[in-house]
Amino acid sequence: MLAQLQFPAVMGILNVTPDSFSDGGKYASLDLALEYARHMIDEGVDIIDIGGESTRPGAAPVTAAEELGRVVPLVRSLRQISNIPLSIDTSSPEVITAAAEAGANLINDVRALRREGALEAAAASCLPVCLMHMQGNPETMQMNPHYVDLIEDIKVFFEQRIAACLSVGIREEQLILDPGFGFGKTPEHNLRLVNRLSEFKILGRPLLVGLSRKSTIGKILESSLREKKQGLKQELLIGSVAGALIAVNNGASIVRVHDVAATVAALKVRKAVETEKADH
Ligand code: 7PJ
Repeated sequence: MLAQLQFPAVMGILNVTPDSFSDGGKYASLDLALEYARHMIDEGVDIIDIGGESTRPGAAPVTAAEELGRVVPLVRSLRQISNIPLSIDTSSPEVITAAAEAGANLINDVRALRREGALEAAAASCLPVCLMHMQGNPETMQMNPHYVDLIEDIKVFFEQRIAACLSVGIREEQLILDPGFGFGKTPEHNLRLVNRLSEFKILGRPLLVGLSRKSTIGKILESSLREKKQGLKQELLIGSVAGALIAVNNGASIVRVHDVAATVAALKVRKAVETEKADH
């Protein structure tokens, strides 16, 4: 799947949790989720990321059974209407195995396959894996994020997780790395990660970045939102698209976003400018 993808690629978020980050769980039922997936395909999405566990700060854990019930029927149904690459945002070995059987194309794990049995399930699935960095766990990660050296600490984490993957037979070519914006990071940490993203390229793998509608973007825009009394959603969309564009310019291969059409448009403009550079 990875070899077929054109970079930069847009990963559209499809949350199927009752309390998801930004869509209020609107797509909790199968039909609505399918309709929304079709909508993202029309907008030009490259990968759809299906999530059945909320990892928002402080979110309550879900059982594998709940997650399976949310994710697997959707993968199966989507597979019948489209061959769009499907990514599964999960840490659960049971979900990895069942989603792979149902036709998923990528495992996206915010815990980087650290849950018991996850490495083995991912290896058995033969699917590519996105390894995301998170300090702590979703219940406590925003309490007091601390690093000796932010970039170096995350690099060491990636090296350890890559080694763990290789030890169970997952090939390096199957891996994607994600610094995990907002997962055990202050707003300053998040901004530094955007600036220094290209330093992770030394690890030789494509980088995935998810800034979309995260609280750091909201915090940057807070004062202007108050002054103008404008709709939060529109400003967050524009801020998120700007973030995605900067991330791509700084080395991201895949951007994980809520607002597919706007991100696709921004990346088209970027591509036109880049093409002119290559032509002359
Ligand atoms: C991310 C994710 C991210 C990857 C979430 C949200 C929170 N997976 N899943 N990277 N964030 N790979 O969408 O705000 O940043 S859930």
